[in-house]
Amino acid sequence: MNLKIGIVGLPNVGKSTLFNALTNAGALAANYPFATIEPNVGIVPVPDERLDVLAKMYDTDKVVPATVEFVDIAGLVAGASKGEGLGNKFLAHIRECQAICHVVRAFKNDDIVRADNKPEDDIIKQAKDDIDIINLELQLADEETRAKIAAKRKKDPTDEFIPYLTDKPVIYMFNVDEQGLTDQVLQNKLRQLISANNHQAIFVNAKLEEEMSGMSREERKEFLASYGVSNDALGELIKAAYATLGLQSFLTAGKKECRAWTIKKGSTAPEAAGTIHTDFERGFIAASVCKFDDLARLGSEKAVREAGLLRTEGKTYVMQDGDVVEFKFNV
Ligand SMILES: Nc1nc2c(ncn2[C@@H]2O[C@H](COP(=O)(O)OP(=O)(O)OP(=O)(O)O)[C@@H](O)[C@H]2O)c(=O)[nH]1
Ligand SMILES: [Mg+2]
Repeated sequence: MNLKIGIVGLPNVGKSTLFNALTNAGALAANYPFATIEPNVGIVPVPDERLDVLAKMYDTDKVVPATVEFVDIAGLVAGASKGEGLGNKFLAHIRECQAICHVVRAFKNDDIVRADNKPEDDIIKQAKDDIDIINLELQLADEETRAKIAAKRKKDPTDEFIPYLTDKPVIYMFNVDEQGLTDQVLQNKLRQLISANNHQAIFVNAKLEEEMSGMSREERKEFLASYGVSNDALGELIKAAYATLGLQSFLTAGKKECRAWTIKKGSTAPEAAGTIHTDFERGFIAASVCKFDDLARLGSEKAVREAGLLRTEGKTYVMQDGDVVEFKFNV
């Protein structure tokens, strides 16, 4: 199961800067609109401190986190559906994503030109207008798709699944400056711009995140603390995507490998086994399960077993977030 998130927004709002911070991939971020032409794709590990605990406990050779794929595309402008700017053909890369990360400029810096060439004067009003432009372009792109499909259906009326852009959950990333990171008044006003749709808002300073991209988790914490920030925006983005898509992780642990796997909430034990290997699902016999918290608290699998907290579960067991599992199967 691979979670894929597409990054959209106007040109020069900091999409590639954020993408770089996320993927450390060094995609071109530059101070001119349309710096990105071809889409950049990057794989990002899902931060999961539980894996570190397990790796230590099992003296593991290899740690494999769950991953999220990010797609960074060219900026959209008003009229993109009619070919303005670079047009809207890059949205095709977003169609196969499960969620959208909509980056909105909310920082003041006259050196970084806005897509409409207007000076930065009213951050809230301009953010609202910018959001409306992008959402309208997403709608228009969907209408184009709808029309294309209607035309095709006349010849071939198969009922295919159409991944409309406007059906996807959106996580708004407001790219704020240093002061904006701790400015609750500004953040509440920005949050209100999107509250009508019940979407999630995250506040990030893409530039700072990029500066932090080579740092360890501890160094990041310290660096952010020096700006009065305690939350990890990139981690929040991934968590928000997991939550809106109803995803969770289960863990496998051993000397050879400790690993996190992504599954849908409500998945049964055989379905979870199937994410590891289809043979595991087909030949599923039972799952030996304990809670990560019990394992971390008691310190070893042996102690968990002795405390009676290692369970054997069958085919109908519904997996819980943080289950540490070993599957028994027969092929
Ligand atoms: N001051 C400030 N500048 C930023 C911030 N984020 C990005 N920038 C700068 O804004 C410029 C544009 O950033 P990009 O990340 O290339 O923007 P983009 O949204 O990918 O733009 P296109 O690819 O052209 O659509 C770069 O010079 C960045 O360094 C920020 O949070 N604060
Ligand atoms: Mg870019």
